[in-house]
Amino acid sequence: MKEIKKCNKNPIITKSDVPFIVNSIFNPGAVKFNDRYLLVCRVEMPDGRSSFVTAESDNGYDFKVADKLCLTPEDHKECYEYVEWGIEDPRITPVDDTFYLTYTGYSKYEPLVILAETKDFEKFKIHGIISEPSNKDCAVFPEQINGYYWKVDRPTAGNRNDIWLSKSPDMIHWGEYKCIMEPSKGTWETQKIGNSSPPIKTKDGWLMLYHGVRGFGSSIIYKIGVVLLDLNKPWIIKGRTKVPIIFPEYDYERIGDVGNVTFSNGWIAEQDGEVKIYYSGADSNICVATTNINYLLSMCK
Ligand code: BMA
Repeated sequence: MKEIKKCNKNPIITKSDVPFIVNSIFNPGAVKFNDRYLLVCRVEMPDGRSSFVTAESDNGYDFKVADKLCLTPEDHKECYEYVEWGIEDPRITPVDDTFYLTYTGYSKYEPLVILAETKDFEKFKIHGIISEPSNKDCAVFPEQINGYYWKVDRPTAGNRNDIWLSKSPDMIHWGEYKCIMEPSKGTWETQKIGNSSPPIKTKDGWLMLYHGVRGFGSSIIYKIGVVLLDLNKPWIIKGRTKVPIIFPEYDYERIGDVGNVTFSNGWIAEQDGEVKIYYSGADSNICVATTNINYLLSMCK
């Protein structure tokens, strides 16, 4: 059984790989598309607002970043005032032949969740807002369960930051909200948690990465854990890591725009059980770590 192996070429993408001027590139969603690896990366533009650009690779490690943005706040004609300060942190879920993107729209109204779909990562159909503020870290399940679509997200209410589940007949109208996971007090995730990747189906349940945050004095540390949800009743937590699986260790994870952050919103599972976790160090680059499904399941026991 393999543990987590951070790639020795990390960071695999930095802002010098982007063919136009950006402040930073980080927090990509990840999928296999036409047998290639495709990332939808967040780029913070020189004015401080974020948009998305794709990056593609044959092997999952060496990426070429596209020479123009694929999605910008200005593309959101019907809901521009809610994304005026940027779009951030896309999670990508393939459902049949369509890719659904859930991401943060940021504005004076605080963060909220936007849903879009695409078949080719060139043309996007923007469905619009699927949460009230303040909410982020949303991921959709890759198939229907009991005849419904399901999503997790992370509303912030007062000082609560828990992961909630909801269901929908059509991906647009959501209801039956339920809090399924709260921060484990006194540990690495004591302050807040949020989803980090679309759930992957395994024989034992839905595997999902999540992040946990702990504050120390004036600084905070973001680490990544893993949780297992029941296949048919996804509101039941079957197991959850006691210790984080990815955490800041190296300079590229400790030093950057926001120090001491390892943050993920995308991973890719291979046929043989290997998993590539794409994550960012210090909100400033893109890294990859490899592991496998059996190790992740063992961490949830
Ligand atoms: C979260 C999100 C992420 C970011 C992380 C660490 O709230 O905004 O985009 O990577 O904070 O700064």
